[in-house]
Amino acid sequence: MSSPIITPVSDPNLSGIVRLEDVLQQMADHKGCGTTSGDSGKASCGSSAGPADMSPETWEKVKNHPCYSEEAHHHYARMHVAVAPACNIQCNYCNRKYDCANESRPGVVSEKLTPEQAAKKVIAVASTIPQMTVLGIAGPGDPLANPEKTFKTFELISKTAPDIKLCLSTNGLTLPDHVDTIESFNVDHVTITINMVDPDVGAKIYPWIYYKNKRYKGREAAEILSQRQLEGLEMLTSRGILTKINSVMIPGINDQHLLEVNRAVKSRGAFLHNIMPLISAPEHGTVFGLNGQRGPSAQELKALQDNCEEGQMNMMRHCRQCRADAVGLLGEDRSAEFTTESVMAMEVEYDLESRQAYQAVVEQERQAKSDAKKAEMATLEGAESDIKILVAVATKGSGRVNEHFGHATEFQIYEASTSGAKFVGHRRVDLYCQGGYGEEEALENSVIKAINDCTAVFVAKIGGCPKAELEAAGIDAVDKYAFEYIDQSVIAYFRDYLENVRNGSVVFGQRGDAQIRQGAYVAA
Ligand code: CLF
Ligand code: SF4
Repeated sequence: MSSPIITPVSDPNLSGIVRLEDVLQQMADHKGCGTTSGDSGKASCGSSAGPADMSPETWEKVKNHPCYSEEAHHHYARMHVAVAPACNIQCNYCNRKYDCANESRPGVVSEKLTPEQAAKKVIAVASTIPQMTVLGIAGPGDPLANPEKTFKTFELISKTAPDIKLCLSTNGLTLPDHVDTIESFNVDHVTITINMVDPDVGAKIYPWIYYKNKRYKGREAAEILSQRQLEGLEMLTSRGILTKINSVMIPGINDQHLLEVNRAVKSRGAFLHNIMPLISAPEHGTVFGLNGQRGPSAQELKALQDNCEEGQMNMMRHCRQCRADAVGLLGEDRSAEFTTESVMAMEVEYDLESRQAYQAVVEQERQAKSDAKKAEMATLEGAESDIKILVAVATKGSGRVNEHFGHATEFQIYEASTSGAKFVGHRRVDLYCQGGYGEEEALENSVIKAINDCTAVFVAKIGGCPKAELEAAGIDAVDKYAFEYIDQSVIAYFRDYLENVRNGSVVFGQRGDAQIRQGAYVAA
């Protein structure tokens, strides 16, 4: 195993402007010292606490992490830096031409960076996007198969941008070797991709692993991988490091088995479970893509997530399977604004005070949204019904209905019931509006198929033609909540819907299934 190159900053309560060049100079002057594991002072997060029942210390860690808090993902952004090219295992849903499919969907390739380039990019992005609160390393291979680059990057960033949370995603094979280092860098958030706890299932997902200078295949490979993943998980949670589990749902291979995985990770203290759909198409050139392995439908995915949630596990449903150089809010991709060439040409400084001032405004907006939701919920008080409906929402962030129908590249999906509004997923779609024209094919083959299980779609604006076609497909296109808060609007719509069902002007019926997009997403 490798040790960190330089002592990390344990709690650098820096303020004002920090220059990356100064940090690099300090590091160049430093003659090396060992790992300082130290006492992190972190509290144990428990296994499945929600925001309402977690300790204030844990909430402090998750409240502005867009992946660990669904509510935060409307307001706060993350960025990834692609510093980790190598991998030590092979997954049947991965083609090394693309990013690590444990965190990314196939079809996009990231520009690889050195740790110094990555650190400069982080500061450039943080200066442009003050609500960027988390830096994750998620590929394009496995971060812990590239430990020097990964930890050097963390070291640089913890010194120049001390308020940015550090995050890591790994396949777990070498995780137990690096837990001390992870802790010493104050990395509070680690994701492990665990697709199985049964090596017979694992043998269908992983053809080989490379471990301690030896290649293992089949069941033996899966057995070693599983044992290392669970050992790493236990080590992390025993130190209070919030650990999220990603699992790829592969129908016919591990879909039923993921309930057992869910129980296994919950009992070992995982904080959150993120079950993602397999994204698989022949053009991705993966084993699964080439042999026709399908991904789950929207209803299959939701049913499994609901089942796991019934077992009292926190489920993540807002994952966008983002690329290894993703930048921005989940669901938007601003990576093209920050190419290596443009970032290297920038004069960047890290202004912590401006970032904090901006984030204070975000918190005010968050509070106003929460108050509005509570007030709307009060109007549902005493309502009794088993009816649940899904609503698709076009949004570009801030928790508001603020995107035009034709400009939406994804819809957020909310379940409305007498319990309120609950985020249950998202669907990527082809753009309907192409250069000022409505694209009929996109409407029929992409948007309607993606939100076919929804009763309504909320938009900031929509034209007469798509509105009529959506209505013909049984989907109510609603623009009366334009620029309002999403949760409040979903609750208000549901209250009126229930009333209409009661007075007979609307007949409630179950909607059909919907499709999860399999192709690569191309940002508009
Ligand atoms: Fe990145 Fe992953 Fe950290 Fe988030 S992503 S390393 S935990 S900061 Fe988030 Fe992206 Fe899903 Fe990952 S939406 S793919 S879960
Ligand atoms: Fe690909 Fe990631 Fe699996 Fe490695 S861990 S084979 S990069 S999907």
